[in-house]
Amino acid sequence: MHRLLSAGCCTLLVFDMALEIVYMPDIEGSGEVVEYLVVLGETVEAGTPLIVVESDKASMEVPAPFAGVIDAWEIGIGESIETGVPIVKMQSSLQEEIEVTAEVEIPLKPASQEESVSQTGEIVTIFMPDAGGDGDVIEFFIKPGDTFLEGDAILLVESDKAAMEVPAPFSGTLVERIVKSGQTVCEGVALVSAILNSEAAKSVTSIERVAEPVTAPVQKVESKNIVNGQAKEPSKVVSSLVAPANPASASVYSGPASRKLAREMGVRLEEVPGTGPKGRILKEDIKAFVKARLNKPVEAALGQGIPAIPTQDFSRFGEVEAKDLSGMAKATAAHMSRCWLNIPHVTLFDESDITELESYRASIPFEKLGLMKKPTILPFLVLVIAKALRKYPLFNSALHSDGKQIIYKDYVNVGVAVDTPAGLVVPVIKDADKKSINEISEEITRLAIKGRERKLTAEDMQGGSFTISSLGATGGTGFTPIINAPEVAILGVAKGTVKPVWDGTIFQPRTLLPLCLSFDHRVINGGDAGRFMATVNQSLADIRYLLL
Ligand code: CAO
Repeated sequence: MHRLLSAGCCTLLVFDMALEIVYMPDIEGSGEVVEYLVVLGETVEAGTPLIVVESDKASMEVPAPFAGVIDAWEIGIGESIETGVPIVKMQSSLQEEIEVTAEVEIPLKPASQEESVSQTGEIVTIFMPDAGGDGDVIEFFIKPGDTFLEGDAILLVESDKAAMEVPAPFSGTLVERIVKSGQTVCEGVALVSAILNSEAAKSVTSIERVAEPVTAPVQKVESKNIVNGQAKEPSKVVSSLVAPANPASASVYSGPASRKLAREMGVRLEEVPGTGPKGRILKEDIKAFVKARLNKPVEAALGQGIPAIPTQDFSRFGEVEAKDLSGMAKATAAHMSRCWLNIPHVTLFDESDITELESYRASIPFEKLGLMKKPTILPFLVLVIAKALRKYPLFNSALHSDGKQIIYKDYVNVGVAVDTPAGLVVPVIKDADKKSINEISEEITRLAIKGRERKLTAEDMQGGSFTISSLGATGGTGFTPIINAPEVAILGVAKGTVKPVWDGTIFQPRTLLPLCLSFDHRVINGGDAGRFMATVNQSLADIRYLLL
């Protein structure tokens, strides 16, 4: 028979144990055992809920009729139960209340498993050590009747982080597997019971001598026994077993209906903050918890779960050289991935007739005008786009990260992608709609030089509301530019070429500039994009429209 010693500040309670069976109290009809609320080896008070029983009408918690230690289940999860069916074997507590008369030192909590055993031949429970969280019992390495040595693996517990073999804290013979394969266990759960062998007893005794248990001074007392509140004959006090810490799951305070809801929704009650009296977890708490999980920002969820591209050993196929990416290239790569994964892109392809624009450009007497250089097509594109952004403010907007608001900007800042040896940069032409072609041209040149000399400041690159990415004369008939979030659209410019265009009578040679407008389909639809592009085409075909 086990005895249990526990200590308070001034009063010492000593428990003497008797094995008793708890039966199902009176219920109408039958139900099903859906949950154990305590674990084997756990010390419970009278009234502690033991199991949850669900019938087709209701679910109920069956309380312990007396205080004691849970010894063995008589009924399994999922089994049908009715009045009078045995539920669990419990070692009931016979309490001795001892009044303090003299100073002695006793352990408040075992510093180790060894402190919980003392005598050869005694049946001792081995508890789950701290494994940093819950785990499932995967495999037993020994069966009842097997002898084992201190340090031998008893069983294997696997959590979502690691697998751990639980070693025997002493040598002995296995009596009973208390937990079953597949059962979830946490620190303090009774795993197996075993008989301590004689050698182990000696070593335990020596361990106890050198161990430094947590102690508290208490005073020796005259004692009286109490069972269920009634005084009994005094009994001898022998300390041999200290109860384990309560497992986390058993400490969750919740009713059967809430537990059922949590099970149905796959919610771990330990994670739910309770708002009921004394922190009790209510059904509303579980619903709020699930809602909060579902409403987690979309941004956080996006991009997750995408399988990584496996690393390859390219040297198997020939000579290779690995070079580190520049910080700028790495930042661009991360930004591009974010933009591509977060924004539903649509790209509209078109061709603008820039024949007249090219004639006009060729005729600009820039030297006579004292201009630094002849403006390229790009400054015209920047001004045309800037004016179109004023006309179509949706293209000059941003979608709030919560997805609930569109933010319209009353400034027009056009970013221009610039190719530099260190990677792509996007300096911004501020208030582009208010600048002349020459001002824009000079600003692009200045910022491009700064970019190539790696002298661009954060200020130079911030505040853009739309981006132009021109592949220029290098080639290509079209491409799908990636939107530079939080902007909502981008214009890609491929190589302009002279093509035959039917004018209704004959084919005319015209210079056509391929334009590729990618837009965020959450904000802009195809009709908006078509109208925006028509305005751009019109202005590029006849730049006098810019004056209007
Ligand atoms: N089609 C035909 N000709 C073009 C053209 C186009 N789409 N774009 C520019 N040109 C012409 C220019 O008009 C210029 O000719 P002229 O001397 O007759 O005026 C010539 O090509 C050279 O232009 P440029 O490239 O030096 O100047 P730009 O103003 O067009 O561009 C800048 C400046 C800084 C944007 C550019 O140097 C640059 O870095 N471009 C690369 C941007 C990039 O990589 N974008 C892709 C991003 S996606 O990876």
